[in-house]
Amino acid sequence: MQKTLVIFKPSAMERGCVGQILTRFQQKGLIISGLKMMRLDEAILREHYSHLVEKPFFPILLKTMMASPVIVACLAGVDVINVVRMMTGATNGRDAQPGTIRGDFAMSNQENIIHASSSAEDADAEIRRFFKPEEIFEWPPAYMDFIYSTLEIDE
Ligand code: IDP
Ligand code: MG
Repeated sequence: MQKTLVIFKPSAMERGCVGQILTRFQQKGLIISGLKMMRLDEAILREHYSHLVEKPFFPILLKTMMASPVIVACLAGVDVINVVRMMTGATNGRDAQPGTIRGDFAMSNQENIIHASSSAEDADAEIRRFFKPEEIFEWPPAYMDFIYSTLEIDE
């Protein structure tokens, strides 16, 4: 089953909305395959945000992503990468649709509550970046038959 990576950024940690957001993912029917708390350092952030290192806001992004510990989650589901991106909403919280996580919790382009992988290639690399193989659990929950038709589950 497809997997994606979510980071509960310091904006979610400081504002105490991790539980509410995790509840949204569980309510949707996504499976938690991995979950842990960690502190990010500059090296991992330079890798994770390599597409942004030349941007003028990069030093502030580094600082804010290291402002508190974060919680990283690996979520599983059919088409989960796209589903979680849709649930996350536009990068800038002020542009994000109401009903999305950023639309409901954020007013900022930078302090936008969560990171979510944006492609299959990124998701694979990001899960390996933040989790050891033994920290990812393959456990089809008992309720799976009530989340999907068996025809929708291919692996
Ligand atoms: P995404 O998180 O929606 O995938 P990216 O373009 O990959 O957006 O940017 C990664 C993160 O960098 C954003 O979530 C946000 O925290 C920060 N960021 C992106 N663009 C800006 C900006 O113009 N100003 C400040 N922070 C930004
Ligand atoms: Mg991105």
